[in-house]
Amino acid sequence: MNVTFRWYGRDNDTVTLEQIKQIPGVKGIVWALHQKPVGEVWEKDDIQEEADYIRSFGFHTDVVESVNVHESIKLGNNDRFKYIENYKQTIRNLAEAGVKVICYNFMPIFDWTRTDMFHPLEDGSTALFYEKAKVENLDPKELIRTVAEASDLTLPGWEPEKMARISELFEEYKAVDEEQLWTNLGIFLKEILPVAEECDVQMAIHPDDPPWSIFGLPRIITGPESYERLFAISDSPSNGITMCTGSMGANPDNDMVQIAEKYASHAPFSHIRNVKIYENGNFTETSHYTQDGSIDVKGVVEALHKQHYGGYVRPDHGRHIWGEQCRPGYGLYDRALGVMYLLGLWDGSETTGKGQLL
Ligand code: DNO
Repeated sequence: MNVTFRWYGRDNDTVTLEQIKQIPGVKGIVWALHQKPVGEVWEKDDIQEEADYIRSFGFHTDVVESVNVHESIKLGNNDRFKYIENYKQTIRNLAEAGVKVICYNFMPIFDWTRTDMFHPLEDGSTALFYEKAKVENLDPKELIRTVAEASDLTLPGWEPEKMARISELFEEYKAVDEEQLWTNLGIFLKEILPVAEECDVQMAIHPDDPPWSIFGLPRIITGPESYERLFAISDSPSNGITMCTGSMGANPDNDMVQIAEKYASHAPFSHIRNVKIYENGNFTETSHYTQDGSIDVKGVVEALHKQHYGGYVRPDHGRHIWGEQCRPGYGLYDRALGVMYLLGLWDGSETTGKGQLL
């Protein structure tokens, strides 16, 4: 496992690379050109400049999260091929700068969705929270307001340009059901995978978060059946997944240990975090610690270890602890604790695996 840490850039994050450098075991930074409007080509110079800066701290820049997919591609609009060509060029440019894995998702309009970014936990910290009934009865515009008010920084997947077109987008998505979305994903993948393969880049689709339909919009990367269908589209080695325990695992039917056992070889990249799921379908994010939530994080890391997992792993969202003011879910402290927990589980497995005494 190659431990990484997500960082939003010099002007866009409360955390610095100097700080990340002091977390033991972190080898690489998961990055992106967050200021680029979705659909535009990421130019070589911009990529190089950011990669050089990150590398100057001794980190690798192998993983980009995310190159977002333009809504026209997901909708299957006529202008999609222009955006697909741009996407291919971005893959080529990133590959030239040494990038090996590109994370993306295929969620209509909304990326990850929560109803409260600072939900109080019993220990006095706060964390991201999803209230199912609220989403079922909410006007999407209200949700956009909640997200916008949660941070002065633009949150990934919630770009203001897209949010401004929300009514129009909802109208357009009326014509897109799950089947149509699969078709549109297939067309996208058939176009880009040969380029990715040629460039030795692995594409890693992120599951829908949460893994069910919201606001009547289709969502298709929701569980193991989705993976079977994804791999049936193409058996290219570039057709990979981002295994995300907290996203896919928010549906208790998805057994993340089994998923890690079965799909780790298709996952060049993994996000590991915990969520506590309530009977009514609500969930709150928690610390990474297995006992704090509903996901068997220990089992997942052990499953990865058993397979000698060499993929990139990052701790995912953390709580907001010790008074830290940060991007929702992306503070320094709790994610750093997450790294230490994941490394502890990994090293613990090593010792047990080899039957050594300390
Ligand atoms: C939120 C993240 C998502 C994720 C994208 C992947 O914090 O988990 O924004 O990066 O969905 O494409």
